[in-house]
Amino acid sequence: NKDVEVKQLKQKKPLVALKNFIDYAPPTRDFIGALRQSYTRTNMPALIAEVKKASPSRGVLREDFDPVRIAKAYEAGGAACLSVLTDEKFFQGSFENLEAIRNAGVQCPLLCKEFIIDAWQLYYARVKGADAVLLIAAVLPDLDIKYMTQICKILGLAALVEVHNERELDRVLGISGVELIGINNRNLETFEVDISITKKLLEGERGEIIRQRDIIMVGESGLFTPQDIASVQEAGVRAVLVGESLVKQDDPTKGITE
Ligand code: IGP
Repeated sequence: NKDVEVKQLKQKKPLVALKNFIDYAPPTRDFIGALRQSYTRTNMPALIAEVKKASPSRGVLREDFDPVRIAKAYEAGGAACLSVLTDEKFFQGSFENLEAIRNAGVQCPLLCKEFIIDAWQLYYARVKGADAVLLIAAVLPDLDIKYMTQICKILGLAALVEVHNERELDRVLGISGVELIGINNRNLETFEVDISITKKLLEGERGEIIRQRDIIMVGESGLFTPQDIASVQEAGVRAVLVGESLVKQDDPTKGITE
């Protein structure tokens, strides 16, 4: 019985129970592969389009928010992958939205946007249809990032490790097995956005290490115009994560095809 097992997941019952539960979940799709393919084909940063109803800094982004409709519009508009907010408290998201998008037959791989602090959440995301999860360096010690990255590999999930500054990026570059790193241009304390942060973090030796290891960098937050995209591409990202500017379009595909 699924509900009982979800309850066990939440109570952190032994991993055996969790692993059994994974058998019910559909196979994962290749999130990183989809980004690489899109970048290689278009020579433009691959788009991760975000399904987001509200945010702490901007409030409700659209009143007629329909997650499945938006997800389908993103897919039709050429997004390589989607990001779905599942956090309820700050973003008015839900795991029901993630599941609904997955069950609606959307083919783009899905990133589960949740504040992950415990390994059981990786299993839960996997069961709810995620192909990738977000690990935020600001809230996770190095050992947790390493351990969770390994669990993700076993579960077939991609891990997008998010950083905000040089110190966090250096920490993450010190952890083996990280293949996908996001630079969040939004300061988590002040909510201020400065897209030149992406450039600053990718300059010099760090950029060199990232290229050598073929790590895919994702530019996140505050991207609105073609110039914004060009500037983070110039800085070295191969993917971008865009929420607000797309969600707010009358036709959520417009911002992509422009
Ligand atoms: C999207 P924007 O400015 O395009 O709506 O940003 C995305 O980067 C942002 O929602 C985000 C986020 C996060 C949300 C980035 N990292 C971590 C919640 C948690």
